[in-house]
Amino acid sequence: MLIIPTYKERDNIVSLVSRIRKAAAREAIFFVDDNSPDGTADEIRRVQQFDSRVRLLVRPGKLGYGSACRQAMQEILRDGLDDHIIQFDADLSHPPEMLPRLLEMLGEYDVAIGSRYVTGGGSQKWDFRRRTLSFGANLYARAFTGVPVHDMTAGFVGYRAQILRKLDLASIRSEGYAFLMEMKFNLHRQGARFGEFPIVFCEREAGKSKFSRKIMLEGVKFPLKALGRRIAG
Ligand SMILES: Nc1nc2c(ncn2[C@@H]2O[C@H](COP(=O)(O)OP(=O)(O)OP(=O)(O)O)[C@@H](O)[C@H]2O)c(=O)[nH]1
Ligand SMILES: [Mg+2]
Repeated sequence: MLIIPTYKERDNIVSLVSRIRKAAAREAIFFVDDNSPDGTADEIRRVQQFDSRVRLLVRPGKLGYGSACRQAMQEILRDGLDDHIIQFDADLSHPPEMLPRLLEMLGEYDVAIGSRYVTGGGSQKWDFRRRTLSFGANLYARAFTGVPVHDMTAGFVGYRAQILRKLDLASIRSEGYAFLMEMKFNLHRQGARFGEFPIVFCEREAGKSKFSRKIMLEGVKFPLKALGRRIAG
């Protein structure tokens, strides 16, 4: 089952679902919309009329990306809805065409990651500055957390339900990039085996980024916190 958090993504929904359906016809989709003022939830409800495998949870307000992923994970695990969970962004930055590859990899690994930083991966339409920043941030995150993953801030990630059950999801409080790193860090501590496959990350065409200073600071702080936890054992 795919988890797709949405905030003001109305113009991406139709092409998103149609590309997912071409790649993974039977994969269920769980949208978590934070009451987007642009009518994203109504657009998802329209899609639900002809696709019974689309589920929608609307929350009262903008509670954050990490919290949306967490809540959906908790519901899927609680109700035993699927044996695997995939995180996916609504802005088409992650190629839906790589879903079969991810599913295949979950046959072999506990966690499968669509990575920009393995051979064949990359980022489209990113300038030198953003590329360097992201690559450097990943080196820093990898060194401090000790997690053997090249793309620590990857948001296109598949997990076996079985490995997620080992985590105390309620204790994971971070939101943006930090959430993505904290998940990988905690899974590594539980002995998860990670597989990475290359993806070319594509800059969003419709809608606006929700990236903020607060999310960036949280992302800078997490590897330090992780190092502290490693030292403390
Ligand atoms: N439910 C929910 N979804 C969110 C929230 N913030 C972001 N999202 C969604 O999470 C996904 C990733 O957010 P983006 O805005 O693309 O953030 P980003 O990928 O860091 O930034 P860009 O790709 O540069 O725009 C998208 O599907 C967003 O719609 C939130 O507070 N609540
Ligand atoms: Mg994005």
